[in-house]
Amino acid sequence: MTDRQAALAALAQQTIELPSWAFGNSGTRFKVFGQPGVARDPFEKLEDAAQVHRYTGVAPRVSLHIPWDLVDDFGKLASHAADLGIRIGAINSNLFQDDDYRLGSLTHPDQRVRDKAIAHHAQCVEIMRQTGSTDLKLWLPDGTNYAGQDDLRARQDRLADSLQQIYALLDPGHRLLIEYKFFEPYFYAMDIPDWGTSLLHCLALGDQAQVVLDTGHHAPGTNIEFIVMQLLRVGRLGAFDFNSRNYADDDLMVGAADPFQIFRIMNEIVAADALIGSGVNFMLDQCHNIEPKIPGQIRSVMNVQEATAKAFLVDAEALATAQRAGDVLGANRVLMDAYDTDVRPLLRELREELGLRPDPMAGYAASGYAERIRSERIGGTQAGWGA
Ligand code: RM4
Ligand code: MN
Repeated sequence: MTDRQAALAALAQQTIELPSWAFGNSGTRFKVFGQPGVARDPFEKLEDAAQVHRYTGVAPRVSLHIPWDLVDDFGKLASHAADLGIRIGAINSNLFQDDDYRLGSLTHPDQRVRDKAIAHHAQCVEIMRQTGSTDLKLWLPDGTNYAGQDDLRARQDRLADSLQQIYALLDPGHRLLIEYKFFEPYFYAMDIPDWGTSLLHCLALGDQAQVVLDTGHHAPGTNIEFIVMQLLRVGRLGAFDFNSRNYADDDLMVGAADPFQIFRIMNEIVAADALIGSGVNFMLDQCHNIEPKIPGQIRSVMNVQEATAKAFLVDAEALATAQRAGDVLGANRVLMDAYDTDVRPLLRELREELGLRPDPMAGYAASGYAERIRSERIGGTQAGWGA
């Protein structure tokens, strides 16, 4: 098989998971902009997500956020997904929108509040059983704002205990995916600020616990591909939350600010043969505040595909030879040659092989779906980030 054929074969099997919240209204703490036609409930969010899959062919799963996506009958929601040719992906818990959690949730000094936060995960695991989801994703928003506000070590001990109770809820085929973030909503010390803390808790819990890497959750300048490599080495990279950042946790379209970074990340994935069958769940965690949402997701999926395709074009043999010879510039050139390749023709070929239109953006634009939801989705309350 040529490199090109190998790339096509792998790209045909790659999957990217979409976040339900990308299809609701969103904004910043200054303003949430409503868009006509935006989904009004989780069923409509799935319909929108199915459009992304329809035109890209590689986005067959949708992550849900609980309680934002609570419905009376999750079996019905799962069959709705199946009818649309997609399925439910990770179930995200929410520990950041309850007054009780002002001083923490799983780390809270008061046992009553910790129990409540743990019980929320029991509800999420029940939803996993009803929807066939296998990933419980936990982003811990807990932290402190001032030195001395609470005992940092005691908070870790309480967290370890809470996580153990959540882990005990899992079925054998389930995973607990633990995310980290270095700042916000607290600004002195987050309780899971970095991959090291997340990994330590995963190691203490067992094999079903894995780390989630959100590309927007690092200090500027952090070498994210190093973290990817390290977590892959120890078999603990459970998933990505892909997005792009210029400043903080901007949640913009993946690859927007720094396509080279996504390439470097995907290069570590491809080098470790972790694109398919490795258990790494490639998810998007984005909001489209000013751009239309379905095309925003389509573009994001394409950006991940382009980075992946380029990673497959790295001449591994030439790279290894240059590295062994200590040829610094030669090794770097091999990598840059792959990055500098225009892979859009390759991806058009892939889509044709998959029976899709070569240009997903044009395909969606010509379908009339955007006009249809604008005229049909009248009345009701539009879904929104945080509601
Ligand atoms: C958080 C975190 C989570 C996501 C929510 C919506 O900042 O990144 O992954 O579920 O936002
Ligand atoms: Mn995230």
